[in-house]
Amino acid sequence: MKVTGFTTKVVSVPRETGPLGDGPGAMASNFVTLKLHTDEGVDGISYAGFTSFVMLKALKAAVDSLCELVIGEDPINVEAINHRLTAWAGGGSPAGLVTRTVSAIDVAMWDLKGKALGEPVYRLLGGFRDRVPTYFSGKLWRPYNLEELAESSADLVAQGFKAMKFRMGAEDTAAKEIARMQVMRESVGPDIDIMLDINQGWDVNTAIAIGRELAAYDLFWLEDPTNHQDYEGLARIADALDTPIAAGEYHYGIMPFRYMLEHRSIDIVMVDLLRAGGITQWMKVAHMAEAYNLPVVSHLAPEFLSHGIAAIPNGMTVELMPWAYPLFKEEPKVEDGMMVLPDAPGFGMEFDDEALERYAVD
Ligand code: SMN
Ligand code: MG
Repeated sequence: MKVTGFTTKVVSVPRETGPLGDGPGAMASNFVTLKLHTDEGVDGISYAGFTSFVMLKALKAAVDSLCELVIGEDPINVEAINHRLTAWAGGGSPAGLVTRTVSAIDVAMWDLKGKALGEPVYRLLGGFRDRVPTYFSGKLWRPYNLEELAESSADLVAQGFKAMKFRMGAEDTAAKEIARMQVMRESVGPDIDIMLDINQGWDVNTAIAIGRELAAYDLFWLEDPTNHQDYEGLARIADALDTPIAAGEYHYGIMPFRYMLEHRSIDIVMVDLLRAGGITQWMKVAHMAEAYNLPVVSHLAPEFLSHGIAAIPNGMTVELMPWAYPLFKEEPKVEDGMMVLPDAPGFGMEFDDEALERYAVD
C-alpha cells in the first residue's frame, strides 16, 4: 500500500463550554481533519487539534506541508515515517505544532496499517482485551455552579456511567473548593468513581492542604494539581497524599515521561495522543510506565486512544471526551460503563463527510 494524496479541512464543532477560560473559539472544538488517500482505494483518517482557535490555520499549513512528504510512503513503515517527519520539521522538535502535526499523520498511518493488514489497531498494538473501562469527561466544568454540578453528575449516573471527571481549581477559598467536591460525592453516591482535574491551578502547598481534605470523599485520582514541569513538586504532592496523582497530558514527546517516572512524580500516567507524537510514541510511554509498575490512562481522542488502552496490560481507563464525535458516522460504543472496541480494520471509525462540510471554517 502506498499513500497517493491527502485531504485536510479546518473544522470547528460547537460545544457547551470549556475548561480553560474564554479565549477566542473557546466555545468550539477546533480540528484539522486528515484523510490520507492510497493506491488501494482506502483512506487513513485522523485529526490534529485540541489547540487554540488562533493556531488552527498554522496547524493546517503544517499538516499540509508534512503530508506532502509522505506521498509514496508505505504505512507499514510508520515508525520510520514518524521519525523522519519529526527530523524534517526541524531541530528542537518535538514541540507544539510539529508534534501535533506528526501525531495526526502517525494516527492516519496506523489506520491505514490496520486496513492494509485487515486488523483493528488495538490487536496490532498488543491485543490485550477488546473492551475497556471508560469515564465521562465532557461536562462538569469549572463555570458550573453547585446546582448544575449536582444535576449534571446525577444525569450521567442515570445514563449508566460508572465514572466521571469534574474540575476544581478556580475558587478563591479552600472551603469553596471542598464544597464542590462534597456536592459531587453526595450527588453520585458512594459507588461511582470520581476523577478530579485541577489543570495546574494550585501551588504545591495548596494541593497538599486541599488534597488532605479531599481524602474523605474517596477520589479515584487527582489530576494535574500543579505545574506539569514541576517534577519534584508533583512528587511532594504524590508523597503527601494517599489519593493517586495523575498527570502527563501537557507533555510533548516521550522524554518528559522519563523524568516524571524517575522522580516518582505521579501514580497514574496520562498520555495525550496528539502531544506524545501519535500512536507510535504513545505506546512507548505506555510500556515505559509498565516498567515502573504504573497504570496508563488516555487523554482526549477516545476514537483512537481506546485502541492504545485496549492493547496494553497496564491500560486503566479511556477518557470519554466527545468533542470530536460529531465528525464521525458513529460514536465508539459504550456498554455497561465499558468502551467496546470495533472489529473493523484500522480504528474502525469513519468521518461523516456531510458533518465535515457543515463544520468547515475555511
Ligand atoms: C482537558 C484538556 C484539554 C481540553 C479539554 C479538557 C482536561 C482533561 O485537562 O483532562 O480532559
Ligand atoms: Mg486534564
